[in-house]
Amino acid sequence: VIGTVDDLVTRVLAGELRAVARLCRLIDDDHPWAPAAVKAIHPRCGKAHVIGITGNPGSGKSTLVDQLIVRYRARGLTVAVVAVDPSSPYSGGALLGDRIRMQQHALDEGVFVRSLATRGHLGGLSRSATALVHVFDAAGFDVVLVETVGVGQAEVEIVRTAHTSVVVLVPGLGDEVQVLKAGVMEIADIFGLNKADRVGHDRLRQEINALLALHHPEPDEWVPQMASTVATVGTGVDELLAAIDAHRAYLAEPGHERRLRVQQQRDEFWMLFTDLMRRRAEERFGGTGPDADLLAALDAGELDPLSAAEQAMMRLSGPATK
Ligand SMILES: Nc1nc2c(ncn2[C@@H]2O[C@H](COP(=O)(O)OP(=O)(O)O)[C@@H](O)[C@H]2O)c(=O)[nH]1
Ligand SMILES: [Mg+2]
Repeated sequence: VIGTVDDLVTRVLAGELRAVARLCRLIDDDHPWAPAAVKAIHPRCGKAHVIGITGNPGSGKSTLVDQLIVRYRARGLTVAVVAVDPSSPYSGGALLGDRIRMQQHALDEGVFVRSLATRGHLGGLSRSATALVHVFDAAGFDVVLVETVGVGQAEVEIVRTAHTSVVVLVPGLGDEVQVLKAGVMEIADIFGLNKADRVGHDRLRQEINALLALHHPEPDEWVPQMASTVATVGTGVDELLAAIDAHRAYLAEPGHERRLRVQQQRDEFWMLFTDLMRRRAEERFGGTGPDADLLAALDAGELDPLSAAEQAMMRLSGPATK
């Protein structure tokens, strides 16, 4: 029995998987203990290598994650997975076995998978995903893999919390350029060109090559790399892992890690601040909130959206009007 937040935190920091699972559930449920615990574990965060795996549904992210897990485990490292793409279950037999075993056993079992339901508003998703990454980091997992579908603001926010972002592309979708325009290019440290067994892979590789050639990195800047993979059979996964290792080595050079951390903490601050503002605003202006008249005026056409937003900001900085 876990009686207090302090007790829960102590056990999470000791790597007790039952406590880790409990805290994950509390975060999912928006339990009042969750913020206290997330704050308390912060000093112990920053050791794990957090790797984002982003790409369209069906591009093979989960299959790649399975492959990476096997390789990290072979190195004796522990791995946690935060899956923000609940549509594709992890089918790898070995992984499933690990999941079942690790419910009863110590951290040595080495793999922990947590799926995140896409419910609530978008800020809630980024907040929960980021909190889960911190929990696994603090609990002592060596590697945290974050699988997300690379569309939308929340997704990009989540990927930004990773140290290393792998963007998974596949041939034949015809929308490669579109995906890249959507801002994925800026977040990609590594392009995983998956389904290299498919027609169109060579063309995709050429397209990405051409895109990378347009990019002129600063002297000290990371140069995005690419790796061709067939995730289903593991071809090229060692090369992908080598690129991930190279990026990690780059981060380990003086100044790089600190620069990333400062920037990520800023990103996280703005994400959390926006989320808190939104939640407070929903309490005030939502259905039965004390300032529900504002949105009622908007609905009735008495206020335009910009005026309503400005008035909402003014009201938020003062006391409730009712
Ligand atoms: N031909 C081929 N199929 C693949 C490859 N990688 C994954 N798949 C298949 O693509 C489908 C989607 O894979 P999944 O990992 O669930 O994609 P996710 O939605 O991005 O997580 C599955 O049927 C996989 O077996 C690959 O390299 N080549
Ligand atoms: Mg998946």
